Amino acid sequence: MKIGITCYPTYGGSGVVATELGLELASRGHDVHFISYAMPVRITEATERIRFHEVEVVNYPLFDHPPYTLSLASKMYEVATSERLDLLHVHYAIPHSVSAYLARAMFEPRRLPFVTTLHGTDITLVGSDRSYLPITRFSIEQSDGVTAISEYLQRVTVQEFGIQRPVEVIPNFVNCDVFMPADGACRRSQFAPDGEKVLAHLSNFRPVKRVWDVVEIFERVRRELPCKLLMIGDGPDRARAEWLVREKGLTNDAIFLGKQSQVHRLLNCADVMLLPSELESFGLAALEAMACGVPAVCSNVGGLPEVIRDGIEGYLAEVGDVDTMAGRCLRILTEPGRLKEMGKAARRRAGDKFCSTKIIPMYEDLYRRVIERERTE
Ligand code: GMT
Repeated sequence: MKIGITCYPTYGGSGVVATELGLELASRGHDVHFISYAMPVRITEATERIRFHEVEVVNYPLFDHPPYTLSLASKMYEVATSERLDLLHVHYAIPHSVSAYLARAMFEPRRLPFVTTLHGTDITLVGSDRSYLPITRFSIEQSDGVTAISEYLQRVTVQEFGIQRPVEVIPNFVNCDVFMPADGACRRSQFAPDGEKVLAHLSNFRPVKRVWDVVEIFERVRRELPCKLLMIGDGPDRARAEWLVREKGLTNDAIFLGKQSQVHRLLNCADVMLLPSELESFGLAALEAMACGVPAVCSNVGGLPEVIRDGIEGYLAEVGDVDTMAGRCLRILTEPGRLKEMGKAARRRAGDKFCSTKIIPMYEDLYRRVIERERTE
């Protein structure tokens, strides 16, 4: 198949999922065309089966805000025509599914079906802003296929958005041959020279991630146990987290690594992943850690309980309950055998439920159904 993929190319989880999906599809023989304003972060180069088409947004003094939605729709139409795309797959509804809707309309009488994958904040935060709601609902309803990354998100989309059409759950995934426990993938001594335990956090440092709670949890754990904290990623709340670290005198033990391309290596240095978010529709960072054999301590919200079972692959606690989360970390790190046992369970769950080898065929099946339906209608 020839598939056009649109996503936010930055470090957000939806961009990561879209990019990994494109890479996996290409490795299975499909032609993938990324259509976005920048090359997605995890794509290092174009290959025979992976192409990138940049959306250039023309500005003009009259425009207060450059019309990206329209530039994207035009580019989608252009690429679909020149590359004879079979379908478009957009990640994150706003504004991508609106652009795809326009491109499909421009394409008529030929057919250009589009699939929308909902990731979370496009529904839970941005989409429920009253000003965005009608257009988001419309473009979801108009999609030829709609998927949500967890049962939680499917429920919210149907109930709170009042979506009438079917929303299929296709969970997020990891490449279990890349994200795996691997001796030597990460040199622990560079972060923990005296054999300290290592806690990690990986996100885009947005308010929803509650990075200040990560610091609070770490401070409590460190009171009881020599340990280090790896803060992986970057975003608006990084400065706040760094300030808190300084205030608490943790500068020598909390290491801010910024954006990283070899996340799977770094995760091999971690003992516990912290994800105390306000909300997660899925929690890709937790899954990536689990695939590397690292248990996660997370908030009991959204889709996280679908990924981690409390007490088996990690622990879940109420949002903001940093005392409980710190206690759970200590339990993992100090009770004999628990770290090893939970790490194994985490890897097993990632392998059983969320490996790309299991999930990519679900997308391929959906694409085929959508294309087939278009042909027979
Ligand atoms: O809000 C974010 O953290 C970014 C957002 C995104 O689209 O990049 O993340 C959402 O999608 C990820 C990938 O599917 C999920 O793993 C995250 O749980 C989800 N974030 C939220 O629901 C807050």
